[in-house]
Amino acid sequence: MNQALIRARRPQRAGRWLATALLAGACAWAHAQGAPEVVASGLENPWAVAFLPEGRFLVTEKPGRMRVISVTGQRSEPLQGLPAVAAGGQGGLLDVVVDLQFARNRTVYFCYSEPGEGGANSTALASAVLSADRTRLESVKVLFSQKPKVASRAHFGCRIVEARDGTLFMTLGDRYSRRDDAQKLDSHIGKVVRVAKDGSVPADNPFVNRGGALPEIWSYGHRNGQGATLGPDGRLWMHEHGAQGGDEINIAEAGRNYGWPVITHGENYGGGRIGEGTAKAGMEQPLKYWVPSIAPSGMAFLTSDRYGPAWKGNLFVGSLKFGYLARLEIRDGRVAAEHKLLEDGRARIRDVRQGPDGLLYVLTDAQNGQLIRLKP
Ligand SMILES: [Ca+2]
Repeated sequence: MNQALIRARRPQRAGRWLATALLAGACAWAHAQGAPEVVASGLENPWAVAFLPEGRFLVTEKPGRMRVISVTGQRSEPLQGLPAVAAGGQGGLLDVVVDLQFARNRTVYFCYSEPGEGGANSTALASAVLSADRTRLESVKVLFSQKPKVASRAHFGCRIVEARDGTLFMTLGDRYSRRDDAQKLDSHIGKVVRVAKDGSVPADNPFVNRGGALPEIWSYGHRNGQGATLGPDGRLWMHEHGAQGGDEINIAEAGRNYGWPVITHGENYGGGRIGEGTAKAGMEQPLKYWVPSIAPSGMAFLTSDRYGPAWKGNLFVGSLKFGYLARLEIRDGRVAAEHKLLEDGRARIRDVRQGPDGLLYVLTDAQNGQLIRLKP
């Protein structure tokens, strides 16, 4: 290249440098978006957050408490009226959601590890009416109880999602020790179930007319789903923990088999193949899988405009293991890109939800757990 040409290109280079600098500045500014703002602290292993119409929050703590958090972050005394909870290991009081008509009926749904005989337990779903003064749960009714009960402290699943038709989905884990049952339709182990708000079985559930199958089952072959949300498409988006590697995102469709433990992209802890490989006819492939595992918990679509167009429609997933919040770009129903938020926090992310204000809220899983709001 001759000198004249180099000189001629210099202004262009300077222009490029300026563009790069401006872009870097814009990135630094953009970095402030999603910065954490602590709403409340001092929560013991909080598991789920829901939003009350007056701007307060409902939070579960895994040891077996539910509290109201005020707009200024004050924790209430534990609400009265909870049923007995088998707290220990991964079990305890887990998810809570408010009815879409809460402003009218004050109804909440929650799930927990329900104690049985001889140290056995399983995941149960209950409804209750939150008292007008927000101090107690009334008219508590168990809507569903996973069968069989197993003496295990692991893999309770337990995310609740209200579908557009008013039915309730719940994820159920394989109890760690019963993974082969995830393929069996005569058990609730390793399933997603769907029930009506009165606990009855919807007539259009996929296995209601199949002999030997439990009618609450919606989908099967799941390992342990600790994140689920209704997609903008009205379908049930969920993720599940793999073993060593192989955490997955799926859209759980009626009657479908998600493969565990016959197919998986993970392996046994310490190595060793599980099942038959990574794919099989009649079994669904995940939309995305993580190797190594991030240990996902919590899941939410951002539908608001509060964080600008780049984030709108993104799917957010917490990582327990690496302590970050995954921001996933969804294109054509697929996960097109993954970005990481809250990476410097080094806190296990247990839940993520979009509030009625359109902002994202996150719970950190710790002895001194926090409710955090992401800056728009
Ligand atoms: Ca699978």
